Amino acid sequence: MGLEAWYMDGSEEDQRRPHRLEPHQPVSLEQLKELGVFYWQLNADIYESDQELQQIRKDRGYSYMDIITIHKDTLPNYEEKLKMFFEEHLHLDDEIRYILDGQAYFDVRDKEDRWIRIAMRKGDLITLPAGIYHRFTLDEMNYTKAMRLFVGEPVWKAYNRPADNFEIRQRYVASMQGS
Ligand code: KMT
Ligand code: NI
Repeated sequence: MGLEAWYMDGSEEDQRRPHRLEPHQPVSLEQLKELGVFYWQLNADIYESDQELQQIRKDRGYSYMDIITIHKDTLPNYEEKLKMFFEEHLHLDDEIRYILDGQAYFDVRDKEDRWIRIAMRKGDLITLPAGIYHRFTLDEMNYTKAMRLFVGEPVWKAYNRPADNFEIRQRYVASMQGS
């Protein structure tokens, strides 16, 4: 059980396909941790009353939450937003997402700038650290419903790469050097 992640091939075609390297090169939770990426598995069927989720929110100060349903019939400006989500970018704050239904991919860069694809399924909660380069895509199911969590008021601004001179980027890179 748990999360599946792997190194991506270099192909530019259809972002919704898995793009596993040949031969397959899996990435462990331990490797993700070293990049500052953290993961929990929860019971998404009970998210409205889940004490475990409440505890995580309390411990980490995730006071804000909303729910986004990413599907062509539910998301205004669907195509445009998906295109934006797949542009390599960073944020000034952590990106915290909990998949309530459907599935999707988060891609993150490792220390050598290689793409790691993280397959997110129902019940997966992930945090991407501020300053990490990443992107998001639906997979071939073309549907996900995700809780977006935030410490305090949400800031949705994304800075597309290159953003190497940003203080948050430099702090992130420095924090990776020790590990
Ligand atoms: C982001 O910043 O990459 C996103 O918000 C992705 C979509 S939320 C499931
Ligand atoms: Ni993002």
